Amino acid sequence: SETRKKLLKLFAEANGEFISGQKISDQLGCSRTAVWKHIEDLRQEGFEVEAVRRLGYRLKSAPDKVTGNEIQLGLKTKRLGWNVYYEESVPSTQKIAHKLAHDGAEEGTLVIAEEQTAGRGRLDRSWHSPKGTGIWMSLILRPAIPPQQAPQLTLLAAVAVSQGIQEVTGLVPDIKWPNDILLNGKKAVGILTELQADPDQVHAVIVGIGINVNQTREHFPSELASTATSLALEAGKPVNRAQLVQMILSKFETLYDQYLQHGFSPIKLLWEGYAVTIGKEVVARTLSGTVSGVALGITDTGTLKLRTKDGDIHYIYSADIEIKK
Ligand code: BTX
Repeated sequence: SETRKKLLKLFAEANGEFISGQKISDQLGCSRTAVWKHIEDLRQEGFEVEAVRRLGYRLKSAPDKVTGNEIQLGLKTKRLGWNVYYEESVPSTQKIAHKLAHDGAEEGTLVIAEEQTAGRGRLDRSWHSPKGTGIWMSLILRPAIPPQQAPQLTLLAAVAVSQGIQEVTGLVPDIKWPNDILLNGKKAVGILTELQADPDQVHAVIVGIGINVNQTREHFPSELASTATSLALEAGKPVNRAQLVQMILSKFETLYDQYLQHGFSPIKLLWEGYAVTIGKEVVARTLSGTVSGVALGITDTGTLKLRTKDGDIHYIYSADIEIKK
């Protein structure tokens, strides 16, 4: 609710200091009893709120969850992440986001869960999403762009996530075209962009982002043991998920505003700064066959441009890329 958001904002601004009950009730425009009720709700969710007579309330700690309350405590965005749909366990946040988007959910709506039991990658592959360890979220956007341009948003999302990870952990990620984010050559993030669109107009873009945050080696099933990693494994320390979500949403909003105003070129430059694919010998496996060659770069629409041994130029719209050493 609006009141809850205001309360979280007050606590964020107070920075762990006391706020008087009177001040809270003035700012929220509700009674002292109503304030107490909101505080109780936060406690139910695992927030530690200290109450001291005459001093008021103080937020001591937030639980390590990714609920709407935690994401909004200190969130700096204008439109992204202010409408959060949170669940402990869902089959896939992507599926829920599709339904919400279809029912008219506003731009910036975020679906997030502690666990996915049927997380999806591209081409109906599965995405391993164990409980409480990662960020499994889907963001609803409503850009006024033709559907052909939507792949650019996958690249934009990859830049936003990379910037967020870099800011919060200090790790510098590599982006592998189109949608993988790697740390030391292993996959830490997957991005899945899906559309609700007519042939000439996008109604909604659902950006699904899966980030391995606090998994230990034991969390990964054997088939992912050599290819996947988590931020905690690479940084050598646990990472606060709610804080990372906030940072990614901030970066995302800045990039998205730039994109809507100036188009893809500023995003393309940033993307190229993180890209490992460019200039390398790669094998691109597409649904219609396999092409090998040197990745020359991406076009203004986000398509991968590849030159084969014979000097032929291929444009790759969608593929799995293997980088040759
Ligand atoms: P992708 O098709 O590029 O990658 C899927 C492949 O990645 C799998 O076949 C498997 O080999 C590998 N993989 C599976 N799980 C993991 C993992 N946790 N870490 C590293 N590698 C893994 C990438 O698709 C897009 C993934 C998007 C996931 C988000 S989570 C929130 C949203 N909801 C949902 O169901 N999907 C998206």
